[in-house]
Amino acid sequence: MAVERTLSIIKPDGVEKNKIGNILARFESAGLRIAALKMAHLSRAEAEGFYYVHKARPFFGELTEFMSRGPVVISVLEGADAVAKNRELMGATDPAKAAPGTIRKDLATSVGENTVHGSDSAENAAWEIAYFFAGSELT
Ligand code: DAT
Ligand code: MG
Repeated sequence: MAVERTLSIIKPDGVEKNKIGNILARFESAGLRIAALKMAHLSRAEAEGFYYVHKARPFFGELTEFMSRGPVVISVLEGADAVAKNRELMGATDPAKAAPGTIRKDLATSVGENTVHGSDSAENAAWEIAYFFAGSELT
């Protein structure tokens, strides 16, 4: 198993519902170490830059408006197979299709407001981590 890093975001709906501790505890309980952590309120432009791969999708406007609606919690999770492990903890993109016990099944309300982001590959994780964190912020 490869020790990896992945980027997690607790989206504005998760922060609004006071679920920061609940979600971070799931990561730690699953053996993922929090290697970097910060809270931020993204501008629309920062949200658009982060999700630029989805810019042609019909939901891009809705997604970036939502992501800049309020504060988010951005973290770097580290551990064996961290990318896949985090995706497993998150559950499917659509909360209605997410497995029982996952973050999205337990806490999210819709595909548009699905509470958490997680990198989908180690390569994308490296790009996403660099988007939000300076090297000196990674422990
Ligand atoms: P994931 O967040 O599971 O990696 P994704 O990368 O396909 O999913 O999409 C990024 C985000 O875009 C997703 O978390 C929520 C939003 N999104 C995806 N599909 C959507 C849809 N059909 N309607 C509204 N928002 C959508
Ligand atoms: Mg994705």
